[in-house]
Amino acid sequence: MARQKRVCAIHDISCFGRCSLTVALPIISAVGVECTCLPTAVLSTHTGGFTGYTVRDLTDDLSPIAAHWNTLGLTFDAAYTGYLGSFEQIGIVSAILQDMHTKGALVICDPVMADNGKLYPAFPDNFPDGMRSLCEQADVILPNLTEACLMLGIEYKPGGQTKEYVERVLRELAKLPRKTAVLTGVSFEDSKLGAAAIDVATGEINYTMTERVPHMYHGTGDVFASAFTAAHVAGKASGDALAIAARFTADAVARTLAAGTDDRFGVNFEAGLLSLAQAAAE
Ligand code: PXL
Repeated sequence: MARQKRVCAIHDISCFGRCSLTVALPIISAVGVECTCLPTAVLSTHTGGFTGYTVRDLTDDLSPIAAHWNTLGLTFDAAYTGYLGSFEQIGIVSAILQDMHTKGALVICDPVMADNGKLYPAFPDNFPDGMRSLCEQADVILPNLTEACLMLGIEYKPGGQTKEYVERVLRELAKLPRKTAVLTGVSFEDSKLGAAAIDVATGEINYTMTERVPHMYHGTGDVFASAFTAAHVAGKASGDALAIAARFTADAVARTLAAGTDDRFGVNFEAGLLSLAQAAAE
């Protein structure tokens, strides 16, 4: 049997609400890839729509955890970053990524910080500059349109996107990572939603669209990026991994809409894990 792959997932744990590590860990594990967790913070819930949540910042723990792993000689096939607990963590995570990359890890950054044109409430105005520098260290980045616009200083235009606008954002985004920039939340018609990817080396752009469910659920960006990471590290080329991730996410959203779940509780991705494992293994 081939050597088992190992990913280091660097996100918070929102204990309730299906996002960040509570999504990344099961999704990466489902495809047979080992998922090591570097938690950036522990929250009772995510910050999207809940009030009164608890936050335990783990900024001071990140370097000691990574240093302990180094004494064990651990290496990673990929490092996958998402929600960070503070601005200060960007520099710390940057040093950890640099070390993992030197030892062979593919670096996948989802610059989680904003949606619908707005920064998440926990982050200062200079956060996009910090996330931009992290993306410049990555092989693959997966911002949504809001995050891309904030990092690039481009005007955010919601709804009715044109191909010209999306491709302008993508060409600017392609200046950040080493290999691939993926823009999520792309939509040219009301009935379809998906992602656009640009290959940094060739400038080639590809779209992956699925049917749009007319409802927004929390954590779908994390579900998509985790499924992409899982399928890609399991051996799928990035274009195939994007298609697998889009299908997995759209199915989870459709299932959740049918169940009438509270938007804040995240999506039922669990029922799709078997299909994800099969798609990644085909
Ligand atoms: O899904 C992104 C995310 C992750 N973690 C926390 C969040 C959010 C988005 O709001 O609040 C704590």
